[in-house]
Amino acid sequence: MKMYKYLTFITVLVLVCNGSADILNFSGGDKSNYTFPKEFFFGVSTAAIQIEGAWNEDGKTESIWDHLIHTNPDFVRDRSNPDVAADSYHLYKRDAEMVHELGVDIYRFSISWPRILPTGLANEVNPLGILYYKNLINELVKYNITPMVTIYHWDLPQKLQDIGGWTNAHIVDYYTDYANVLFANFADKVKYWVTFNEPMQTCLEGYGGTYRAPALDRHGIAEYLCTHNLLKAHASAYHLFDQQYRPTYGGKIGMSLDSNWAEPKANTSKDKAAAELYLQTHVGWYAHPVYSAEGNYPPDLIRLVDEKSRQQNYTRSRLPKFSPEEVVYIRGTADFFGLNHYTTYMLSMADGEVGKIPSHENDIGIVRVQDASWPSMSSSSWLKVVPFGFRRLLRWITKEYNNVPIIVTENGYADFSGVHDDARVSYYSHYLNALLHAIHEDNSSVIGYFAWSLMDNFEWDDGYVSRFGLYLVDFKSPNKTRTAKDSARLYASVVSSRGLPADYDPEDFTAFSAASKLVPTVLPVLPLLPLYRLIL
Ligand code: PNW
Repeated sequence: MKMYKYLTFITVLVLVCNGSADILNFSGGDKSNYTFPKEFFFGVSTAAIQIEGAWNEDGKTESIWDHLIHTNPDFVRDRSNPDVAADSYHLYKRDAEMVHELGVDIYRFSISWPRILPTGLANEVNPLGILYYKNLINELVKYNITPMVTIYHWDLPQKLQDIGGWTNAHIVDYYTDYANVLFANFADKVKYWVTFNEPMQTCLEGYGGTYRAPALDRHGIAEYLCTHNLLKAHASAYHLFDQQYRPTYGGKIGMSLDSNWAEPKANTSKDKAAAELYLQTHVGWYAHPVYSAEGNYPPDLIRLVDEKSRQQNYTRSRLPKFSPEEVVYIRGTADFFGLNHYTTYMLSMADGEVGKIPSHENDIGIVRVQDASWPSMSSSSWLKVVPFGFRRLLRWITKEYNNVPIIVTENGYADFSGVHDDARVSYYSHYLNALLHAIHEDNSSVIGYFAWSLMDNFEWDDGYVSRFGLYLVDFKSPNKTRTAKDSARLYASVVSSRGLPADYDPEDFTAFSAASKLVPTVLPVLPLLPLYRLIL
């Protein structure tokens, strides 16, 4: 234990030497006896393609992820695919049982568009697709678990991609028809709807880049077209639900946006502006049109893309514009702000051009990095453990979007497997501690929290290498055996006690810094020890 304390001290020293003195304390707050408010709800999240398998069973057709991986197996780190995944298409009863074991109130899962509409269009509704989700919903209701449905979690029917996908303006109608089928079949029992999961991943990384399907790489153009159509589709589904289904069935509808926290790299006004610009032009790209009082894209984004487009000799801005009627049509179309949060970055202004030309990155002109010494050890290289970032982000969203009720629809940690997952236990403890402080000390308007994920699953380009589950899935076993990890027990105890375990220590980050990994990093700074004392 002493050795660990020493290493923690040394880690702090490394941070100071790296110039990050203002973020010495990673934790989201001190030890406290705060508890989660009475009405606060807990849940777990999954997504169809990451768990279901049965990729071509009972009438389902290819999604853009099936297609990308079938045609380019090298896209995935372990050359695996989601054809079978955790086989939840057949094992949904066990899934519901696991949600029940955790004692949570809500299960968030997504519906596969190509399973419901094999042509992508509503001319043909697949009865076996409807039946699968009806069965799952009934199983949840049996345990008194509220179902939350994500309408779109990245798996567009390939048949729609063939005609332009999210860059085709007609997708607004196609998506609305699809949402209508879901509302008509499931709104009697589904009380929470998420129109889109992380649209920035779809548009910026999938259309502007190659990191997500369809890996189009039409940077500078396609990410803006995709976003434009997607926001209209969101608003259209909201209005449909609000006018035609809510009066009969009740229920809430919103969107889930992914956001990192942005910390200024140095304590300068320039870096502070860069961090704010990051938030405005990333999460704000999607949030400002829906959640701000004035609506429309964030002014900074409009200014920067218009300016660059002019310099680059385009006839018109690469950023399409909403008409005043569209601004009003999109503004206010959400009952809650779904937030998916995992990690934090440090921001500074770019020195000259950055990224590909043209691209969103180049248009904005900022640089983001992570401090190599931030706790991690995760199988996902980007996942640094910075709980205070979660707390600061919740405060920023609460203020920026006028106290909108926030539901954290995803938060979690990835490792390489194992049921004794100390790092995940530690991650959840620290982030839930930050959340408690956000609620009680910052008045952040958070009303619910979901852990990502219920079980290990197909982690996109990381395949089955990166595990996010509270339950371990033995992907080699014929029946995809699911076993509770230590983190499942931790989460269940938080849910039932509505607070953190008595032995939780907000200063303890040792689970993320195995001594063997840390020592080579810290040894070179040891001679600087007297200097550190001097500074203090
Ligand atoms: C989310 N980031 O993606 C997705 O919604 C899940 O499907 C996924 O499995 C999970 O998180 C873990 O990766 C992310 O920018 C998108 O830090 C973006 C980020 C993180 C996760």
